[in-house]
Order: sequence, then structure tokens, then C-alpha cells
Amino acid sequence: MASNDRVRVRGVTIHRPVIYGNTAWVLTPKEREALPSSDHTHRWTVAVRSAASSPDSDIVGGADDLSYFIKRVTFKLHDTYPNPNRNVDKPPFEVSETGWGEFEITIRINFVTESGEKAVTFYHHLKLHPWTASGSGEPEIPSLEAAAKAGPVHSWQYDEIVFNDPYQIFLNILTAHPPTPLPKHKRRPIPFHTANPASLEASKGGTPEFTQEMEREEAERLEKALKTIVEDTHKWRNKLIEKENESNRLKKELEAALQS
Ligand code: SLL
Repeated sequence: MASNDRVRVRGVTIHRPVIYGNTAWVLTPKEREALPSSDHTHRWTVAVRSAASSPDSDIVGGADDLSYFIKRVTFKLHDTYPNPNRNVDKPPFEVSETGWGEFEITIRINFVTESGEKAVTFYHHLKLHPWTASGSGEPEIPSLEAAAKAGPVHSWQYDEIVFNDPYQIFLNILTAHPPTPLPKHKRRPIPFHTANPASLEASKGGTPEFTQEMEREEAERLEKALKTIVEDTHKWRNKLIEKENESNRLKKELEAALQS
């Protein structure tokens, strides 16, 4: 390693877009018969992938091989699974299983040694059942027959892994592998996300794909939410001051009354 490889490049921030999540399919009666556990209803794949999809692929994301910066992904499954900690040391960074229930999966990403970076952790709720009406009443789990007809369930989250002040050697590796850009506009259904219930309709009808448009819309939603939080914080702070003043006034009145 050259001596300047160990040097951090101050002031540089570089990121890589990734998606994490799962796709799930209802098992056919034949597939169920072939399994040792007859109570399993679904087949699913949980994965970490590049955000961009390959053209004409029915896989969500995954256009780029991420092993130039990811060394290992550990998927921590529910304890009902044998060996719940699944280490994946080469691409594709994914685990496929069958099962009957939804649960939280912890996804730990370790970076290549040259990076000197600490692991990052994502949490993903494994989704098996199709999304139902947005926000109206209790979500219902449709029958397996209905779900099988509706096609695979996709639940994917876009995120950006950010590296601040990277080591020179790692920066060289990253810049040698620019990510495939996302398509500007919608070519396929968009990935549904609970933070954006309005996306339910646009998510229907095939393999979803992330776009630059979605990324921008999500940034706008976050900005709007932040504005609301700031406004609310101001409002409640003013209320608090008002109440504190009132409390002080009452305390004084009470003291005066006790002394007289
Ligand atoms: C639930 N809290 O009750 C969740 C737990 C666990 C799902 C879901 C394992 C199958 C196996 C499986 O599907 N676990 O035993 O191999 O819905």
C-alpha cells in the first residue's frame, strides 16, 4: 500500500445508492408438497442491491455488482429459522427462504478492508402479504388464492451509503466504479412505500423500478415533513412558555395567599 493510501481525503463526501428489501411469492400447492414443512406458504428473497435495475430484468435493482465496496452482508432472520445469522460474502448479496410469517430482518453491511469503514445496519420488515387499501381501516390479509393471482409482493427501500473523508485508496476504488444512473422518469411501476401511501396505485402491475423522479419526490416529502416538525416545535415551545408563565403566576398568588 502506498503511504498516501492511508490518508483520509478531508472534505470529500461520496455516496453509493443502494436498495434493500424483499420480494415474496405465494407457493403453489405442488411447491408446498415438496417442502419438509407443510405450514410454509411463501418463498421470499431478501437482498441488498444497487438501486438501478438492469433493462428488461424482472429483478428490482441489481444492475451493478456491489462487491467492489461491500465485503459481506449478514442477514439476521427470525429465530424460528435454522442458523438465523446468514453471512453472504459474494454477490448477489441475498438470502432466499420459504416460510409462513413476516418479521424484522437486520441487515448488516461490512465494507471492503481498504475502506477502513465501520459496518452499517439496516432494518427491513419482511413483507409477504400484498398491500391493501391505503390508510382506510385495518389492513386485511387477503386469501392466498387472491394473493397468488395478484403476483409477487415487492417491498424495497432506497438509501444512500455515505462515506465522509474516505481513505485515498477507497476513494480510488469508488471513483473507478460509478453507479449506473437511475432512469429519469417512470418506465415501470414504482416501488410502493408506506411513507407515501399515494404510491399504491402507481406500484401496481409488474416489477417496480426506482427513478430519479422518485428520489426527488422523496426529498421533497422529507423537506415538507421537516418544515411541519419545525413549525410544530415552535408552536409547542410557545405553548410551554405560556404555561410556565401561568404556573409561576399561580405559584406567586398561592404564596401570597398563604402569607396573608
Ligand atoms: C409472526 N412474529 O408471528 C412473526 C414471526 C416467523 C416466521 C414470524 C419460519 C418457518 C420455519 C417462519 O416463517 N418464521 O419454521 O422454518 O408472524
